[in-house]
Amino acid sequence: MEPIFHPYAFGAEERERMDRDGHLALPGLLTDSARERLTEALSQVLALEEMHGSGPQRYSAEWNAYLASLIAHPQLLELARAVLGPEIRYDHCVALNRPPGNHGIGWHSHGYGEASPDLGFVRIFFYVNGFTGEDGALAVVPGSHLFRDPGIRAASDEELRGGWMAGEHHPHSSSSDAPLEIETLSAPEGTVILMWTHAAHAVRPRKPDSFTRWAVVYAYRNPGEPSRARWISEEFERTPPEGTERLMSLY
Ligand SMILES: O=C(O)CCC(=O)C(=O)O
Ligand SMILES: [Fe+2]
Repeated sequence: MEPIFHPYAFGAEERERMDRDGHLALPGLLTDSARERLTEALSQVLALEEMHGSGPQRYSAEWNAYLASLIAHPQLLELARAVLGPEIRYDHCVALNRPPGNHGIGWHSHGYGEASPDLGFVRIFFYVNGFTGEDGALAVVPGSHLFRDPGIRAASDEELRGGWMAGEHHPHSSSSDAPLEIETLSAPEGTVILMWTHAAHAVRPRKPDSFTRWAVVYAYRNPGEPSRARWISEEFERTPPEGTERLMSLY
């Protein structure tokens, strides 16, 4: 299979940053040819969304063969396994295209394995044409994933600071001089961002005079618990794309 990633390091240091911050950016990781093919695939999904509603977005890989072919791409599986260990399952592939004027999303976290901290769930975001300057940018709260709280919700930074974040500090620090902080990221084109699913995150609105942000998330998890976000149709599970057979089952 054609490579989708340039060479990168994911060693002890990256692992530690991922576990301390809750996310890890790999800037410019996607190859030019992967970016081209993803842009084409994601444009197609956007057009399908306009015709069919949210199905093509939630089940993006089921509507586009190139997106489906990446579920078991050896480089993507290697990256997912570097984070989660050898036993992994595919959970979902969702297009995250943000056309000009897109509202973004408020603060939230996702759930998985709250009662079993050894079960991990990683979101692997492909920011095909990147984002800068708060324009459709991903915002994070480093350390927030360590609370393993699937219910973080806030409509604004103020609401998050005054609510869920109030009085909390980074769990890796023993003192309150390391308060939790909001950080708005920027990403050059082709950036891949790994994020533990319990991390608090939000997406800034896309400026009305901007262009479409092309992005997609591939989510993987350790098997062990039911998963709410598992967007896999029965038919897809019954007739999975080649190579994905062992990634599809719930357990
Ligand atoms: O659009 C984005 O950058 C992130 C979307 C998001 O919150 C998610 O997929 O969990
Ligand atoms: Fe999210």
